[in-house]
Amino acid sequence: MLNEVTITKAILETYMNKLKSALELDVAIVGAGPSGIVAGYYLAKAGKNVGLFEKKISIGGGMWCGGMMFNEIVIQDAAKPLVEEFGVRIKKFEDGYYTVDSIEAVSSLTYHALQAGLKIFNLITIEDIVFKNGRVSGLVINWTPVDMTGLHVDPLTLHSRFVLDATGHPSNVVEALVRKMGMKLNTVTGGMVGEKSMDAHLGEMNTVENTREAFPGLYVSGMAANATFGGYRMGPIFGGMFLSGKKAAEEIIKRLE
Ligand code: 48H
Repeated sequence: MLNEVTITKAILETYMNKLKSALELDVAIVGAGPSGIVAGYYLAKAGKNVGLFEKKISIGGGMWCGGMMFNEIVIQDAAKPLVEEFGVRIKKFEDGYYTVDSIEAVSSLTYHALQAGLKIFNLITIEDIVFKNGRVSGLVINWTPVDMTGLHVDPLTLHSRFVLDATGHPSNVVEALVRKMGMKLNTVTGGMVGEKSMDAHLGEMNTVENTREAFPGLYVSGMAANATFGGYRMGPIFGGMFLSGKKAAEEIIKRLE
């Protein structure tokens, strides 16, 4: 006979063990869009203790809906080997342009990242950072429903050797650091430079170039990198997001070693 209390205990104990194992991380990734998931995959594959925190129920950020709700995305030559590594089927459109079913892309990236050992926590919003010894040293976490309803519930905290802001256009972690701590970033202005208008070619290059450390302990990837360092947007071409996630992982791995 199945026992309802045993089912409840199974969920509570397993989840708590997963969360406890993420309280002292090598890398804490904020945001489960394409760049965050890809970064998580490569970091986990390298044996790092890495947790990814996503405020929504679903994982995948802005990738589900392709362009304007047509659920296909475009990738370019440079991103093809990476996409193939995730077992995603690629269709050639014309020389240099390929399409991928966006739902297959999200599902496959997520599956491989989890299998590599990435710990994913959905429905958790990052509301602040831990700031110690002049560097970003962790995250302040709360349930998304608490954040959405504005209930006065104090958060919990985790430590991490590095934090990756992969929150997309708003660059929420960098924004919190600047707003709450008044810190100068490693940007040309010392502040958040801001995202520029559309240029797909430049935007794709900017995304990868801008993937770096914005402040001691805090890296940026994807659209958050462009919002922080200043870069064009590119629309529904996703190669730059994937390559940015990979670059973020590689740079952080070097620092951890
Ligand atoms: C927890 C949070 C918080 C928070 C946000 O926007 P994303 O898909 O991120 P990227 O940068 O990997 O990909 C960008 C791409 O989707 C895109 O928007 C493109 C290519 N735009 C081009 C254009 O021209 O517009 O995902 C970010 C994720 C989302 O799932 C958010 O819910 C999540 O981060 N997030 N999670 N705590 N404080 N803030």
